[in-house]
Amino acid sequence: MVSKKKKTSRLVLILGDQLTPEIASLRSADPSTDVVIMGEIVEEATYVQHHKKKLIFVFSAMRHFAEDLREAGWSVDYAALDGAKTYTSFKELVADAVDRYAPETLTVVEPGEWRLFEAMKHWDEELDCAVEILDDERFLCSHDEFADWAEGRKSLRMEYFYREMRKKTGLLIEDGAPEGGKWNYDQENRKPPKDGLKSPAPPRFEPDAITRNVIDLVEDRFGDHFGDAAPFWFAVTRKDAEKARDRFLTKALAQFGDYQDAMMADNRFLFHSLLSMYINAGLLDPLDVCRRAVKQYEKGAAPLNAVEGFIRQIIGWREFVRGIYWREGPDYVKANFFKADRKLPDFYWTGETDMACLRAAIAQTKEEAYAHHIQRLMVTGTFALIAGIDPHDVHEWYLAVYPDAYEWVEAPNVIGMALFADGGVLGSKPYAASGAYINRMSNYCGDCRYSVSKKTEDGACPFNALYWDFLIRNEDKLRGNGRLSRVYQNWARLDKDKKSAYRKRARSILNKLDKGAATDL
Ligand code: FAD
Ligand code: DLZ
Ligand code: SF4
Repeated sequence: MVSKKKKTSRLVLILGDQLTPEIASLRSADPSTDVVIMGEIVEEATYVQHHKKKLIFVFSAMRHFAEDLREAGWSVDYAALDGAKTYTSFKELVADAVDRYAPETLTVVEPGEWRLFEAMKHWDEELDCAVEILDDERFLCSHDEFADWAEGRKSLRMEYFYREMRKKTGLLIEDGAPEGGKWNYDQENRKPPKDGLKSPAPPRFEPDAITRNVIDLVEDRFGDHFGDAAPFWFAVTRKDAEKARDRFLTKALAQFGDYQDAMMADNRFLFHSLLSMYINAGLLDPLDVCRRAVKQYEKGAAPLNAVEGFIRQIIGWREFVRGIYWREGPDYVKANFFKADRKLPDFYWTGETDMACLRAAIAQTKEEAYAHHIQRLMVTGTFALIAGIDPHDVHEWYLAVYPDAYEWVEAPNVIGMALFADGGVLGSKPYAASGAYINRMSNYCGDCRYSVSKKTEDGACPFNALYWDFLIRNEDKLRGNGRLSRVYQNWARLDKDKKSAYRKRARSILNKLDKGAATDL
């Protein structure tokens, strides 16, 4: 902590996911006169039980960024959780800094969560200096631009938004038209896994002295949090994040599309990039990553379905979910369209379940703080949806367990995409599925105590009965959804006994879940 010194004109607050040297707040300041403040904040570390690897990643990346700024000539006032003075909230951190530096202005880029944004809006009245909250220009689409795009549309669909982002960036656009003639090559991106499919291992970065200190701090202060701290292998600097990016672009991208939806018990990362935590923290620039991916296509090193699929996730989904989050407001995280109120099963924290798909997704989440999109959506997400788990509990779980999770991106994916708790703001229908989907796209079912081909007997895959039960439990809310009419017709064709066997089996599973059972559902 720096002691009181000459009056500075501007304090720049950098948050843990603003680790970008070109960020607007730093661009507006002058290293020769202004001071940067950063802090490891008790409330930020505990408002959900963040995975230990997430805490290590955020704190270590913050400490390394502070060092980089100092090397670039900035004065950085950094409050570490094991330092001389610690702070419960950002408000306490900035109030103390304002007291010591007497700045004219405190500058900060808008945070990524309503929780903090609402608090910041009052700082102007509460602090003895002007407060300037700048737009986060690291996104392609500003709040105003998203509002203009959304204005007057009956429903907001990612696909149309994405096309605008393609035109805006010029990525995979040839003479105003999409490369190859189609906007979206998703049809080609649904290959199931092949036995023995091998993929290049993600790079593992050895913790340096800064990271080792942070690991000790996290083990010591947050030892009761979910997840394994060791082995810690994430990049915590821009340089290493760039190495991770280049490894993905040269070794994995070419097959990213084909196996994007595949899940394998014996291959946790497949051809995914593992870049979300670096992009979201500001260590990598999303548009730059996409441009580099397109270069791989132009060089003939990666096919169109892979590159289009990859950039769609970033310039499409990532920007779209952010737009939805800020448009929907702070109450979005309380949405509960189905009025689901079942408590999150303990096995989401322990991984102790004999459903092999959930066990695998949760075990890798616990050990690596990683699960790819389809594991998050169609395993932990779909189970929570069809078992009627309280969306707010599910939201807090996802926010805690992944190092890429900040509310602006996590909440729309969980509340909107996985749980349809927003009633269709983000997606057009719930991603409900029976065990057949998981069986088609993974090799989990072979090793499962339950049988995916059994429907209603004891020992049948729990997804099978819960799927139908979910649809029938919520028929009043879903019946009018045209995209589900075939599904309801299929239900109508089942005979009465079969229908009641499904409902009975589902009731039995749900009763056991309510009693805390994790096995023998
Ligand atoms: P890849 O599969 O390699 O994808 C490339 C990049 O595209 C990612 O790095 C990410 O930046 C972006 N991306 C892909 N899908 C999405 C998406 N749906 N929304 C936003 N960006 C996307 N992503 C987060 O960044 N933070 C979250 O908290 C988060 N929570 C999720 C919760 C649920 C229930 C679901 C279904 C998805 C969630 N996602 C979240 C999206 C996606 O699962 C992760 O971005 C992805 O798994 C990260 O791994 P990766 O970097 O290997 O991604
Ligand atoms: C996620 C996180 C955590 C765990 N800790 C801190 C912290 O101590 N200090 C900090 O500046 N940022 C942290 N972050 C990131 C913030 O939670 C994030 O910037 C806000 O939620 C807004 O997106
Ligand atoms: Fe999951 Fe059902 Fe397959 Fe078991 S049988 S792994 S519970 S989908």
